[in-house]
Amino acid sequence: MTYENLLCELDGHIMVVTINRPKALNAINMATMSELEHFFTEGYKVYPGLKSVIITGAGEKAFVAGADIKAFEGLDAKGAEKLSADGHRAYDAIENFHLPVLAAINGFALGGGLELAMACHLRIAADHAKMGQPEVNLGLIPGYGGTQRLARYIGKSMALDLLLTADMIKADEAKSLGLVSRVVAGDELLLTAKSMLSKINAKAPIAVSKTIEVVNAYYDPAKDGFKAEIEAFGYCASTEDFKEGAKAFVEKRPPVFKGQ
Ligand code: DAK
Repeated sequence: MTYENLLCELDGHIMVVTINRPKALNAINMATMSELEHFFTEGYKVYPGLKSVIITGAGEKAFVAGADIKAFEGLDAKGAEKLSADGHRAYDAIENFHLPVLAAINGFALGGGLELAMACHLRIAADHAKMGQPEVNLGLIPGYGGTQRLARYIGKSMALDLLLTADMIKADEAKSLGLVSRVVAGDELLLTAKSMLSKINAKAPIAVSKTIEVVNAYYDPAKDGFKAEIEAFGYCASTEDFKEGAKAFVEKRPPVFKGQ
């Protein structure tokens, strides 16, 4: 796929989606947001062998330094609400994507950038990365799900601390808060991301998708996560992959999953 603001590079079964606006520290403007939504709802379909996705930022300085502040001048309340809803739709498409999506945070992840990382299923960071929600500095609040996802990930007290002070935290602190799961040297970030996803890609694809779906159900007030787990468990138990997994265990060999 060719996009104006995203680079999409397939490496085996892994797609690396790079937010590519380095002169603006990869800040997300409307076109970038709509390209992200397009990739996760339509664009991915042209890659039938796709098993997982990495999102990262171009260059070494920034993952995404926020929404593009310069692009939002002159918006009235209705226009801003629409933009916020557009962002929610795009980030929800990532959170509910059927394949694992990993944010490789290679530098600043601020505002809409941290919100993008939080919409992903997995987050790992380079040791020089910095994260924060500085919207109150601009007279705003996060508009792409940040108030909700940050509190889910790190709890209400720490979320309000970061949201109200607008402080940036370093990668190590983000790890100790549970906001990212791993911190590695900058030059090892993509290798680590690919190695984690290669490991996941070798698991049973339906079980991987159902795991994401059921964990997401916990956070969806319209769903009963426990009920969703019971149903998904039954479904997984009926798959060819489960038969293969159990057979391979008994035969003491690695399983060969077909996603059926
Ligand atoms: N938007 C636009 N341009 C940005 C940018 C951003 N968020 N962040 C950086 N840039 C640009 C800078 O303007 C500069 O461009 P030139 O001046 O060279 O043309 C270039 O990137 C390099 O940045 P710096 O020169 O500032 O680099 P430094 O190393 O000195 O500083 C920094 C790096 C990340 C600390 C600094 O750039 C910075 O503070 N950036 C802004 C961080 C920030 O406040 N981000 C926005 C968070 S609020 C909305 C929905 C959502 C949102 C807004 C509206 N609606 C629905 C209406 C969300 C808002 C946010 O994300």
